[in-house]
Amino acid sequence: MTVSNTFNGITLALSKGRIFEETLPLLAAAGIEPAESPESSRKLIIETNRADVRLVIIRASDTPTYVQYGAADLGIAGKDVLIEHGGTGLYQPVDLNIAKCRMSVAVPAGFDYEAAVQRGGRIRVASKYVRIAREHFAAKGMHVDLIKLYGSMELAPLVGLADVIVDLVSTGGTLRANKLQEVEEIMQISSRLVVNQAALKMKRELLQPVIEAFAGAVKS
Ligand code: PRT
Ligand code: MG
Repeated sequence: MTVSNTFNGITLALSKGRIFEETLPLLAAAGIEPAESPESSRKLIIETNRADVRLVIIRASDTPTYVQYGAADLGIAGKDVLIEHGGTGLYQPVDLNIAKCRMSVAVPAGFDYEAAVQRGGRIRVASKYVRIAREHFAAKGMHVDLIKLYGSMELAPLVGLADVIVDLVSTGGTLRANKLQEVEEIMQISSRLVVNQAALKMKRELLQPVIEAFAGAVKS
């Protein structure tokens, strides 16, 4: 299903925060300058210096959905979000190498993760990333009880809700502040450009130069 989107130009879906910050130089490389900052503005649709390009500001985890249905022609989303979404209907032409972090297993100080793995008993895993967590433990042949949370995963082992968590780590500061230890890295994470497959055919003259400018501006 594709929604009707009356805007004739291209609509780019972005989330506030770290993705937006790191996307500004990529937008500049494509000759796109937002008319205002989503951090200070409450507007959800932001015009740019180009009449044929607008931005829509959404929750990071909603980006694949907007692009899948064609409400946005393209967007930028973390690999974590893309895996959890499943990626249906999305073309993922460029790894932008921004908003980098890793998906890891972390445990409270004193929890012997290796022993728990060896024992093979059930462990309780709290995560927002249930698909990634399920696949990771299945690949290790471990039986786990998954507890879906929407945020503050670090709290779960501290109050006995779970034995371990699966969460994103960048500096490690959040884990340290909560006396948790990273015991296993599941995968490296970065954000990708995602494009609606139908839009890529219908609006190729508009989209292709933007995709190429983004690809050319990626830092290795
Ligand atoms: O916050 P909201 O619910 O709106 O959505 P979100 O958390 O998905 O969005 P946002 O903007 O926080 O993250 C957008 C994307 O940035 C994610 O999908 C990741 O791909 C990427 N990213 C990169 C991160 C981090 N680094 C990161 N450190 N996303 C989240 N974190 C969190 C992590 O979950 C943990 O709570 O930061 C904390 C750990 O950071 P350190 O530096 O203390 O280790
Ligand atoms: Mg967040």
